[in-house]
Amino acid sequence: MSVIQRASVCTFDCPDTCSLSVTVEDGRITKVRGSEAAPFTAGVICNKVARDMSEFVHGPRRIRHPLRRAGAKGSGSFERISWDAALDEIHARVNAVMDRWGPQAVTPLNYAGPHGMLAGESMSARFFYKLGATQLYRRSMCGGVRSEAWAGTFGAVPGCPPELAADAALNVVWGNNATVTNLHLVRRIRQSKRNGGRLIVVDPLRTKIAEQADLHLAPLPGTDVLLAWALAAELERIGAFDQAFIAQHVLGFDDFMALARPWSTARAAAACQLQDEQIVTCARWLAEADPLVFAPGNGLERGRNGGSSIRALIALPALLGKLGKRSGIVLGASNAFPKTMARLQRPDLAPDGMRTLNLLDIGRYLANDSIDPPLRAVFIYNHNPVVVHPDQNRMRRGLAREDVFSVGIDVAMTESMAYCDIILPAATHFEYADLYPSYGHHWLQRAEPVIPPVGESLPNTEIFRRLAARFGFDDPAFVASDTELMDAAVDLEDVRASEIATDTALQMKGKDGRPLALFDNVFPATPSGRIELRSESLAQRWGQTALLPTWRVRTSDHPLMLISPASDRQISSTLGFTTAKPRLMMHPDDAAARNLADDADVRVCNERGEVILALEITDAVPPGVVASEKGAWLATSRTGQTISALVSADMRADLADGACFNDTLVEVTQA
Ligand SMILES: Nc1nc2c(c(=O)[nH]1)N[C@H]1C(S)=C(S)[C@@H](COP(=O)(O)OP(=O)(O)OC[C@H]3O[C@@H](n4cnc5c(=O)[nH]c(N)nc54)[C@H](O)[C@@H]3O)O[C@H]1N2
Ligand SMILES: Nc1nc2c(c(=O)[nH]1)N[C@H]1C(S)=C(S)[C@@H](COP(=O)(O)OP(=O)(O)OC[C@H]3O[C@@H](n4cnc5c(=O)[nH]c(N)nc54)[C@H](O)[C@@H]3O)O[C@H]1N2
Ligand code: SF4
Ligand SMILES: [Mo]
Repeated sequence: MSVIQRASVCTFDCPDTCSLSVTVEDGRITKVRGSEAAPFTAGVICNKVARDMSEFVHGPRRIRHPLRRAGAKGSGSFERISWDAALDEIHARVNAVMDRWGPQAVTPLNYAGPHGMLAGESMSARFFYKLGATQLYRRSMCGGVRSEAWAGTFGAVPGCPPELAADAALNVVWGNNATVTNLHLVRRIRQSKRNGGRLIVVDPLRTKIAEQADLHLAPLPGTDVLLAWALAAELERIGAFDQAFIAQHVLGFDDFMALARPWSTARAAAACQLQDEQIVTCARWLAEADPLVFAPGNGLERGRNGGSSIRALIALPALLGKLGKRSGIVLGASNAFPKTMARLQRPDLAPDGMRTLNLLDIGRYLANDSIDPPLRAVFIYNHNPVVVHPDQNRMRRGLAREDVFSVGIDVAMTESMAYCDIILPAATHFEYADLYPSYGHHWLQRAEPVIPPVGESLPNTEIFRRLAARFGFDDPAFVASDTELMDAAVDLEDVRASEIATDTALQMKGKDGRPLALFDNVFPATPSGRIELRSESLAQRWGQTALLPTWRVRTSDHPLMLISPASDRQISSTLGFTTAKPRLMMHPDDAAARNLADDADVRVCNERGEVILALEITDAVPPGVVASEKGAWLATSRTGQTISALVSADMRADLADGACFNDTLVEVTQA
């Protein structure tokens, strides 16, 4: 038996981007552990990756060869075909669509499965540009709100490295289920706590990290902007502001404070369902803390006030002047990497006048034909739209249409693949080379394949190379090798990307040779060069109401707010192998008012859908709020719908046209 150890990197949509050590026995992956290559992740990985990689790569859900649909859409009935037959059929069907409707009737439908730059979006982008297909604005699905809020306020720069959390006197984890979603940050926070540092968690849920907090504030979802304003007002009242820093570096102080001052701690406490005393204590600890580190997650971006909430909370360290070598905000890590996206993706290959649609609107356009030309051919890759999109039922209606031709490219037979006419088998990240920046730390990594592609699968890059050849695209851009793509992906000073050693990670550094940190060796890159609490650029992009943080009240006929945090067993829907029924967390008062018993099956519904979940009565959620993890597969549900069916796809956050997963109102009854 041959047993070898190979270096790799975790590709999943997770801020940690861990370095891995993979055990391969007779060509099969049998074990995955953390490696020391990336000092930030240093030998530690999450349970789900340690447990599931063998099944992800070699398990029964793995797609091993091209398939053609042999039953109704969604039924999952397929027959094996050859690569040639698959490419021929795609070519013929897509050409027929383009002859009738033009190339914009073709659209990619992709998101964030693999986070390597090549598999993520490289040759695929070139292909769709050249085709003249519809382009997608994708940041609305996740992260766009937070990064717009960040870039509008500080510019597209990195904040502080997450390593700073280890030495913080106070860490503030806000809307961030870090134990589950950002475990290496938590390791740094524990280090700080061992040295006497404090931890504040702001989250409607009593998450694991909230249980470890010295102070846990559980505001109602969507009210964080009020909490942040009240904190700003209270900090001003107790004289905690750094006036010199503000005068030199902050733009829009007066406008911001005019919004904040009316929110006394008492008024905000009532609106946020908090206690006055908690806000006062929080402000005092912020004032005392040095160094201070903020780590805002994605949870609070997913609502109508998401952008405003993030802008208001990241203003606090600025008003305190606590940014620099030791204090900062753990955001903007993607900006640490010198990516050269135009070289990698080649938008210059596109014809003039292509249209761009918001990813969140694709379900509507597919279902209702409410756009001209309509969408008649879709390529689903790196994405599981049926499970993850808001308004799931509408997305399914769209993908179920017989007159829409769909191509699916995935590693796993997902419930979205089941809607496709042709499926192409994708290689996993253990089967191709790729380059890995991170969105949670500043270390760049490269990986080589650890095993050859399983079955007839191919890397995304090669699949799109073959598609391009079949469509007759003869530009040299379409024969670029993976090595050439890698070298086109980033612009590094000392080394070619394709030559980065696989057993080390490359730290992104400032000109002074030290780690990048805002107000140490990086400065705001806003139009004014200052921290813009008032942002003309955000107003230009997202409308005049985005000039300053604003507060929009929720209105609905339904009494309970449903939020959907990340699960510790899977990454969005990836690795969701279990068919166990997901749970709905509900406060005892709400359960009593509805006569619901623990562990009972309950019906969660609104005008868009209905889901049956198992009830968990717990005071880990506040009254008025219910929670159920994102990413459950349809097969877990008796109604064939999951909580994404309850989420509006038309409601948008105040920045980035962002999805409002956590702004969902529902009623819950006995099933
Ligand atoms: N294990 C695991 N890890 C993951 C993922 C996964 O599915 N599983 N997903 C990955 C992806 S795609 C992402 S985007 C990140 C996201 O990771 P996080 O940033 O942790 O985001 P969420 O889990 O969406 O929500 C975080 C917390 O926000 C809280 N929250 C919800 N609404 C509000 C609000 O209005 N205000 C406040 N203050 N808090 C609120 C939720 O209760 C939750 O505990 O994690 C990545 N990592
Ligand atoms: N209800 C609810 N829904 C949500 C959210 C929520 O808060 N609530 N949050 C949302 C968030 S934060 C996000 S980021 C989105 C995530 O939405 P998606 O990006 O669609 O995430 P996944 O469900 O993980 O699907 C990724 C797919 O990529 C595939 N894949 C992995 N590696 C490769 C590869 O190398 N090649 C190919 N071709 N495929 C590969 C996986 O097998 C998987 O099927 O979901 C959103 N959905
Ligand atoms: S999912 Fe996240 S924590 Fe788990 S191994 Fe991958 S990068 Fe690390
Ligand atoms: Mo996400």
